[in-house]
Amino acid sequence: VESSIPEGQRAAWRKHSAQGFTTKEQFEDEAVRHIETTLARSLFNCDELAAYSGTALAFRDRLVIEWNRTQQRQSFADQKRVYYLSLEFLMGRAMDNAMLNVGMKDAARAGLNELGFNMEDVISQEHDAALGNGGLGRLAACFLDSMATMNFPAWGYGLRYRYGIFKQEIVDGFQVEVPDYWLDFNPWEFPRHDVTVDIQFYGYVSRKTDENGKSVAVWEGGEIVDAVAFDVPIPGYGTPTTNNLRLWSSQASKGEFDFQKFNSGNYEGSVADQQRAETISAVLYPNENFETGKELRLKQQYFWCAASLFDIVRRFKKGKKAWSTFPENVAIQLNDTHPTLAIVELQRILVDLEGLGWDEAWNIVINTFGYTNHTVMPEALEKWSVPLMQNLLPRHLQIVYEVNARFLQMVEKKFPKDRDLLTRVSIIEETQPKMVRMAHLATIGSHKVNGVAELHSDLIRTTIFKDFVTIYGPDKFTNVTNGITPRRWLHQANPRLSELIASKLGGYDFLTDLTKLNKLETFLDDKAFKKEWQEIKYANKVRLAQYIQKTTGVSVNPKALFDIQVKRIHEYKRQQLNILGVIHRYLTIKAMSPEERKKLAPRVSIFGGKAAPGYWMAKTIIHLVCAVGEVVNKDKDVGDLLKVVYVEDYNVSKAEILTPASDISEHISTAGTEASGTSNMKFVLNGGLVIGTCDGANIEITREIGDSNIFLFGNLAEDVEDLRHAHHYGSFQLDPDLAKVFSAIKSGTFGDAGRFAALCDSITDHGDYYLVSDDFASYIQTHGLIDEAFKDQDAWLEKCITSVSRMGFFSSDRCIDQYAEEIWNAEPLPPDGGANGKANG
Ligand code: GL9
Repeated sequence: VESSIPEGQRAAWRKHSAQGFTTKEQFEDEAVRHIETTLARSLFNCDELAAYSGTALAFRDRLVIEWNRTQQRQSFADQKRVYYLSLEFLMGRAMDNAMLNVGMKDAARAGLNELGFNMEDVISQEHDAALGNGGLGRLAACFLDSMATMNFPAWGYGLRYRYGIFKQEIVDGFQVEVPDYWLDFNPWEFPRHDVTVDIQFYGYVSRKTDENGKSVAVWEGGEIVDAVAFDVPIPGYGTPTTNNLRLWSSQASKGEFDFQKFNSGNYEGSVADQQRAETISAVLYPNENFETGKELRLKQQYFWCAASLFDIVRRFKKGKKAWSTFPENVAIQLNDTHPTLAIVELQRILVDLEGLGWDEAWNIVINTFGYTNHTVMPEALEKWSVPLMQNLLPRHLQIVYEVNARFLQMVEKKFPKDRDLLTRVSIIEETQPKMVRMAHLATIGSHKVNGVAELHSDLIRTTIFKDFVTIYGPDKFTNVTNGITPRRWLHQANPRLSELIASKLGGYDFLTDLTKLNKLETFLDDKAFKKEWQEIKYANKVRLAQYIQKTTGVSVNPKALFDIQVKRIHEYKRQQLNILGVIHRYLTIKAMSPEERKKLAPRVSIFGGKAAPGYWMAKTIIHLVCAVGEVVNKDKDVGDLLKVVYVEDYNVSKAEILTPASDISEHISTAGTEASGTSNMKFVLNGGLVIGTCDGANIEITREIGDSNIFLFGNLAEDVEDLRHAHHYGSFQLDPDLAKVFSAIKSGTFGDAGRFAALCDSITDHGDYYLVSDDFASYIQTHGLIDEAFKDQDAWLEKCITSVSRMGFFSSDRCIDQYAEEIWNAEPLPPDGGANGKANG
């Protein structure tokens, strides 16, 4: 129920309405007030965590004011809204971002100093919001930042996991998972206990006749769980626009908990029900590019889709417009197939609850949804067993069957007598048990399907969706190459580089139009500029070296070449190729004469990333890296020439330290497996070079920055299938250098060889699916080229600066422009008068 203050009292409200601080003095007032009152701490009894809390609350007040205004403005404007449905939002820390976007960071720094605190230490008190696994979740976070910055009326919808991705500890060289309870103090979310939705599960479907004599499906029985909204403000940069991320939390339905069991004396049963309900949003599934088909996961998906759809439809209905205009008012983007049930849910709402005819409803559905595919790897493609869905969502399964029947009828008409085609494209896979293919359902229920880099979009058109291209024509399929937000990944992660660039380009406009970086190329002869650039990179490496020293005890020379591979651990990403290459380097150094050693650039090989808890081979790779580090780092004979480091618990805030400190980063997936990759973009934007395969966005990065500025190696995607075939049917020839590496491992150089047997065997005996041996020689040779190139520091620097200047294309702002234009047909809603002016700092 909304209640509005009468005109006569509004002046008083205006007079007392919150303003938020605008000076250093006011910042201190607000921060200290929050520490004293909101946190109830006595004065002078303030640690860094309290200082963080006070600062966060002061900035939060400012955010909230703009957030409320933005929401009001978006409600009044009769304009299409965009909804980004993602099961993952890998947000990282919020405060630094809020300070940057509100534009008062310098005032806060000075204020904190006066109060006796250091800004960086205070910032690092914040717990990462780690509601995602990797690239897919971080992409969603970058998109939220871009949509707010570009003034799109856009909301994110996700789940409020009580536990995000686990914390990784490395114990005796093995990964150990520790739960990530991140909600003990989270000032960035606002519970909306008034915004709850009843979500139904299980039960049965019957048919009833409505007042017009029409037969309607009625879904009854089963159980109800409440979805409670938690809202997170998403501030844009350089604009007051502050969008909303709505995360749903599961709770036992009030009716069920309070009355039925409780009142009948079954207190324990009632508590058990409550816990079961809360389980739905309790934990993020820690798999990357891998689906397990667990019922709880399907429950999460429906819970979140149904709550979001209810919310979206409720908002639309307030406008009292005809249903046929729904797609002109609402665009919903599906981040992978995880939210595909939203398609079915909208059809159910329109047909069962709103009484629309099937075809009219289905038209609305198709025109509302867009689907982004993020992988072609078979083990990642979602399939749900029909019996499971039948039990949990009986009405939805009926709708899926109806959608499928009509779709197959259409196909049959267009391509008569092609039974194989029907079998291939059917939503239902005729296995035992039958399976619902979510990618097919998402494709059929959307008006556009996009891949995330050119090669990937070509691959989906020619492999997993080939038949759908035949059926629908090519226009339904498009590409939007991924991007990253330059606010977090340049300005926030690398403030000194951002400042240097701004000093040359005459301001920070490049942060909202990244193509402006191209003017940097005109400063390639500017000695002072280049010197400062180099000093900044060095300072970033010193900072990382200190972090490594502090956290691992390994001391690394910041003058060495820093070679970084940080991402989820997965065989397709080939951290095994990297560490086997490191062993090869170690063996080579051991065999070198002192003269040869003098010529070699010292290296630090840095690894980081989490393995899915059940992914045994990935854990073995981590263990090998740690075991190699144990031996190499203690080898006095090798000294600074080679160090191997495993950075524990890689996450967004650690990426902000690592990314600016690289000389070379590794993006070395088997060609055709990494849909895009986005950290490749982050590293190049921060003045690091890349060693990579012709895969994902590496290809477009190469096109933009020039092939002399990147180190490409390895077989091409088009040859992978033949090579795999040859492994099985030809004679498998292990690369001779790799054979030497394996003998070192097998002789126990890195401890008990038995621990690494399966890893070696997957290459030598089990078909080398990821082509480690095929690419090994090329990989080693290319690292040799890197060693050579690094010796000419001036030429190296020129490559880095040239690359940065050509990275404009990879801003997530460009992605959002493309989505808005080609998929959503949505326009920005600039704040009053289009005023975009806010100070940076
Ligand atoms: C991924 C791809 O593997 C990446 O190559 C891609 O950059 C991102 C974003 O489009 O999507 N697909 C995918 O399933 N994950 C990706 O990172 N995995 C998760 O993060 C869960």
